Amino acid sequence: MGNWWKEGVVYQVYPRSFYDSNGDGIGDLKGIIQKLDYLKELGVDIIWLNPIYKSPNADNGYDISDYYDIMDEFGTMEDFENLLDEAHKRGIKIIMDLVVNHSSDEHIWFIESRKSKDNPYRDYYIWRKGRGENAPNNWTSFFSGSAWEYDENTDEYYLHLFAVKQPDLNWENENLRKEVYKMMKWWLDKGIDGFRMDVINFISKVDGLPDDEDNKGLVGFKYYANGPRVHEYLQEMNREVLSKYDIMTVGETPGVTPEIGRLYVDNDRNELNMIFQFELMDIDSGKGGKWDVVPWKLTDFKRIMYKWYEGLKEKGWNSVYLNNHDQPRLVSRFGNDKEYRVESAKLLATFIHTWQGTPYIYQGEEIGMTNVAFDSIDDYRDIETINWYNEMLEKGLTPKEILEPIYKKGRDNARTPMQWDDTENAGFTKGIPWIKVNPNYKEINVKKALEDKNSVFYYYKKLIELRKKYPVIVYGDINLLFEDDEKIFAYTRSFEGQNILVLMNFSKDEVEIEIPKKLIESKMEILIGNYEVKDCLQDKVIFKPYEARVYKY
Ligand code: TEU
Ligand code: CA
Repeated sequence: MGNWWKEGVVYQVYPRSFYDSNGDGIGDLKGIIQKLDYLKELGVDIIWLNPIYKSPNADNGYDISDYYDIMDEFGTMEDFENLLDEAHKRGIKIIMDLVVNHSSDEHIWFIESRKSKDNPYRDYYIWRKGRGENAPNNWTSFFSGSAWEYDENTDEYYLHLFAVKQPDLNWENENLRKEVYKMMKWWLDKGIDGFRMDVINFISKVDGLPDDEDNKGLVGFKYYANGPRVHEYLQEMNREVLSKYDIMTVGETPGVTPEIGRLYVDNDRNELNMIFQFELMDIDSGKGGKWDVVPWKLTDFKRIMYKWYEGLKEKGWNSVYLNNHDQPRLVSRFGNDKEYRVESAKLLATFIHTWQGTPYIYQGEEIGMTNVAFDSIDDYRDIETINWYNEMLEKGLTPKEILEPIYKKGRDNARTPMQWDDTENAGFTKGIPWIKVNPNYKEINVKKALEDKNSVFYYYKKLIELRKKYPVIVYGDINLLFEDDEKIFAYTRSFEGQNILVLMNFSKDEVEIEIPKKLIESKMEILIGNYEVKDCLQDKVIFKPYEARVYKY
């Protein structure tokens, strides 16, 4: 099976916010087809589509009511088949989002399951008797409140790690597992090129579903993250499905370390190709979790990424991402979206596209789109944000106090419509957008980017071209330089006699970088820089704020 998923660049499309072709204010599949030439121009190889299956959209498609049909708002199965065909014509692969830790409560399986305790589908979900008036255990949901919902009809509770409308599927049930594998094959036989697997390391829960004694933050996490049978299930999935196709798989696995992560991606274990680790995404989360925003340090950023590089370099492969549909925009979180938006967007892209691992671009990051700050909670759409807002209101916090962390870490930061041009609603829709467009769209949009040769877009395009031209960028070993420095992030990559040097100033100050002698002596050729670079390398170089350079030697 090919290594195309190691050498390729992935572009994540959040269809709801990408492009609306029929004026109903919601992005759709026909809209994506109309923008495939844009993605071809950028040079990406693989599109990861967030869920497009039938869904009541309690959690924007992560609550699936029919795995074999397309969500009404996004179009028809024929539209999907056209999208897949048009993408393949352009040499672009498509991977789908597999959401099988839970379904929608409107899925026929759950409708049947809740009918009676002896219904054939009862055991497709996780039902337990309460403890008197209380839930079966003290676990809490990612979206606030208990992880259990009482169902009067059969006087039992069902487990939902996420929304009430997202009941967890019971992977202990072999029939359920067989249904999942059958559905996966149905999509793979249509010609899709793989799956991103939603919280796939949550599918095995600890027997007995015990109370979590340290009940702070997300209660119960350690009793379902990386559970007792998760590798058994994934090896079965690989045997029954994945091994039969030349595809790519990437598991979303909150709560993994490199040691645990390797168990999912070690090629000899026949499970997955890649995973998304969350250690970097938790770098600015304090003890109170994601909403307890704390400053992050570059030395921690470097330590985490290098630890993951070392952890997987022999027996696995890394994914490299700095944002997605659940995370704030990378230029606002890790860069400087005020005075140095363009420079810091290019700096961060330099890291993502010169580190070892498959790079993931989230829609809009290639034009430097930023976080948003709506005045009122009424402008927000994300269930995680709204539930948390209401929970905090009940605790007596003021709207202003609650909106502050939402501005920094809310998922809607990533879900405002893609900014195509400076016409109304950024050219995303002719109708009323399902969520407001970021007001900065007149300044930040694709049309403007394509007209400016120094735009973030062309910098991403150049980085992608370099990856295709120099195998050292894909496969090169990493040697960290200045690792204790809080402003400079620098390393070399080496592979079969090819070498590159990456120098990045992650600060808003000018810094002087002393280049190691041996690097000066070899004839350096600059490959890319986010400022005009006059000189080649002397032994001491002043780097401007957020300046990045990549040299070949
Ligand atoms: O996210 C899983 C997950 O861990 C999220 O709770 C994420 O860490 C958190 O939202 C960060 O704020 C996946 C999907 O990516 C997410 O969109 C879904 O809401 C969730 O699973 C349930 O399907
Ligand atoms: Ca539409």
